[in-house]
This record gives sequence, C-alpha cells and structure tokens, in this order.
Amino acid sequence: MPTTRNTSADQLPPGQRERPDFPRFGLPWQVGHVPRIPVEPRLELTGDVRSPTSLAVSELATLERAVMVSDFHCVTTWSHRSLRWGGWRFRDFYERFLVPRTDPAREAQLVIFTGIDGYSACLLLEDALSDSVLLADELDGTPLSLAHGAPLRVVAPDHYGYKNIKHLGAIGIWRDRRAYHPRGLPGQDHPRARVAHEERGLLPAWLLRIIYRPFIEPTIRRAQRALAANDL
Ligand SMILES: Nc1nc2c(c(=O)[nH]1)N[C@H]1C(S)=C(S)[C@@H](COP(=O)(O)O)O[C@H]1N2
Ligand SMILES: [Mo]
Repeated sequence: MPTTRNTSADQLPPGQRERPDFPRFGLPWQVGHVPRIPVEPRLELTGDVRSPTSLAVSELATLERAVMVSDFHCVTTWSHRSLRWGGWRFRDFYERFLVPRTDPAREAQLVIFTGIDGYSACLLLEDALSDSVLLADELDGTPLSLAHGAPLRVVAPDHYGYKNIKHLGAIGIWRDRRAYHPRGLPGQDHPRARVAHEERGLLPAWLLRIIYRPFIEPTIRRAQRALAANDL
C-alpha cells in the first residue's frame, strides 16, 4: 500500500502552535451540528460536467488504498502532528470515477467539496490532484469517527483545516467560483489556503492569527458538549 509522509520534521509552519490532542473543530456556530450519516452513504458528482451523477461510497473500495502520515493545521493557529490517515488518493478517484462518469469541462479549474452538514470548501483542481490529497475513511488505523468526519473526509495537509471537508456528500468540478458559497464570514476563505505560504484568508495573516486565537478554546468546548449530547 503506498504511503506518503507529509510532516514537518521539526518546525511547525509560520504562526502555528502544537496541540497534543486532536479535537473536533469547525466554525463556532457549526461545530455543534453533528450530522446523521445515512446507512448507505453516497457521493453526488456535479458541476460543469456533461453527466452529473452519484455513486455509493462503498464503490471506492475498488481503488487502491493509500496511507498518509501528516500534520494537521487549523487556520486558527493550532496544529496536531503525525496523524495517520487511510483511504484513497483523490487523484485516483478523479481518474477512475469522476472523469469517466461525469465528463468534466476541459477548462475546469476548481473542485468544490460539500459536507452533508452543508459546509463546503474549494480547492484548485491542480492542488486537489496532488499526491497528498486523500479521501479518508480511517484515522490511526480505525474507522473514521463521526467527530472527525465519518463516513469520508477530505485530507489536504498542505492546506488549512477548513479545506479538509468532513462528512463528504458532494464533489463538484467547476470552471470558476460562480457556484461557490462558503458558510464563513466574507474574506475568511482563501482560494488556495496553503499553510506554507500562510494563506489564512483574505486579510493579512498576522491579523487573522490575532482574531482567531481567542475562538479556539470556546469552539473546542462547544464541539465536546455536542459530542457528549450525542453520546459520541
Ligand atoms: N463538513 C464539515 N467539514 C469541516 C468543517 C465543518 O464544520 N463541517 N470544519 C472545518 C474546519 S474549520 C476544520 S479546522 C477541520 C477540523 O477537523 P476535525 O474536526 O477533524 O479536527 O474540519 C474542517 N471541515
Ligand atoms: Mo479550522
């Protein structure tokens, strides 16, 4: 099984601080919404494609599995090191399922991932096709928990956490950003959000560090209360 390593040997990326735990996280007003997962989850395939369709997540089992050890960087400045994700490379999924079944427009440049909780994020198609982007159904050798995005989540370790969509329900391949309506505040979303370039959002990174840090602990507590209320 191919394994990719995507961890920084010693230093964390600019502005990040290590956390020993890996909490459930998200937008403060969204993180408490733990969605119900259908018994037989499906992925909608849509966008600027000739034939929109859907497929059962179970069909992914015909792809070669991949494992990746990577650090996770939340835009609010916390990082957790060396998570071991298992799943499938997005690139394999794209070549084996998405392109043959939907026939995307040649000029397509953008992927929009949407969770079944309605949360969405885009990646440049070019970034999404990199070796390190997985559709993961395992974390640290066990099936992905609901807290961390069951049944399937995007893992894109070169990009901030908010591009790593949990509870994946739809993948859209688009020419441009017309169909993209992220749920955050205006300016929160950066088209690429590369951690190494500190592309946190559209405001300067130093300012976003200061704005975001006070939200970390209350957001984690809110997520923990929601998980406890759902017996998770
Ligand atoms: N569907 C969905 N995916 C999501 C979010 C969300 O609220 N809903 N939050 C994002 C944010 S901001 C972060 S930091 C990561 C957190 O992942 P974790 O809960 O596994 O730590 O999920 C991302 N993916
Ligand atoms: Mo985040």
